[in-house]
Amino acid sequence: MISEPALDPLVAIARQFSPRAAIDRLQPFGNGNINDTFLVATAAEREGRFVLQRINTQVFRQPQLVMQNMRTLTDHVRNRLACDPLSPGCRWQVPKVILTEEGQDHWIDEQGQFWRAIGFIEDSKTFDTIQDLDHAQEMGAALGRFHDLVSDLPPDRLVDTLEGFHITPSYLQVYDGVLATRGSLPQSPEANYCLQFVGDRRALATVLENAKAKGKLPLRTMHGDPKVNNVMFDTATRAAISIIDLDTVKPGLVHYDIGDCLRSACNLLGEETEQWESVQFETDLGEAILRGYLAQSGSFLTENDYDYLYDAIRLLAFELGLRFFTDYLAGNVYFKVKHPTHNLARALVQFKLAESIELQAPTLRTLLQDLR
Ligand code: GN1
Ligand code: MG
Repeated sequence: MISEPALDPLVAIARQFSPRAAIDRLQPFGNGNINDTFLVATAAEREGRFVLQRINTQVFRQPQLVMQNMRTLTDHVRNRLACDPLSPGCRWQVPKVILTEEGQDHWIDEQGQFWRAIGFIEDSKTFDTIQDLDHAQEMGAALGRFHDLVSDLPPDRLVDTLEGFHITPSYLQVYDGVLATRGSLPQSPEANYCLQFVGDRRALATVLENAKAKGKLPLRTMHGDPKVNNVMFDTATRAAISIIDLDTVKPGLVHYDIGDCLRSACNLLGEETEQWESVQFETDLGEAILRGYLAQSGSFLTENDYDYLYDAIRLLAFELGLRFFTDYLAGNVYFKVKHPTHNLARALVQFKLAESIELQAPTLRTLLQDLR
């Protein structure tokens, strides 16, 4: 398990990103599974708030390249919006990388820890679960807008900073490797359910990668982590105004993003629930998200893309369940956990969600046909 840094020494680190304004307050922020995140308020009042993060370098082995990607992407979107502004009154905020006094986009402390700061987007908030259909539609519109804004950023301008990330067959390989190196299999009914679940669906893992290999789905710039609480909403208008957490932007398939957004937003109990047996995929929310998305994605989505939407939705719940279950089997080495069976509980939630998606397959397929 990863230890949380104490708050006091953090003030000195925060100062690197705010050399002129004193640090007023610093508090843990959000509930990320990989990095450590803090919200910092400075004496420069509202403009002075920023998000300070310690990048988990066990996961992101080349954090400098994560920052390079973030700057490539945010520069692109800012230029695009300057040349081709959104309609008047439409608010869209691009996360701002804050530099140190020396002009660096990160700071490495004496322990070798990698820190960076991003401007906090004021007058906005995130939600851990969807509130209503309008919220769902806005969520989809935000992802569609994000994909549209980066649709002219050639994916090879971005570095793949996390090998195998959102390549489902590679997660299956890691899973097989972990099973092979374990002396024995876990014995609980829950673990057995997971083993069986994965075993029954091995063929599913390659669905998107095969389509990519056959040239049916093109490599594009993807977000990598468009889950429900990575979309920010304007507090007053309730419109979606930003997608944050740009650590995982990379060349990939937009289908992984669409599937990830739906698997995360259409589960009203949330991915941390203990009541895994009650988890369901809410198809009406899915419909609203897709309507919002498709209204923004007309310029780049092809017929082939539509053909793989159902598979993507089903796959991403399976994929995340597989990732959590593998980490449980490996001894919780990747995702932060609060207790030893935390990743097993998370895996069960995702597998139940995948099961619920499968049970609603005919409805979902009809819906996707109607949305074309
Ligand atoms: C991780 O750390 P966080 O919460 O932003 C993970 C995502 C998962 C997500 C599930 C780099 O994201 O892929 O979907 O947990 N990020 C990485 O909550 O593995
Ligand atoms: Mg993330």
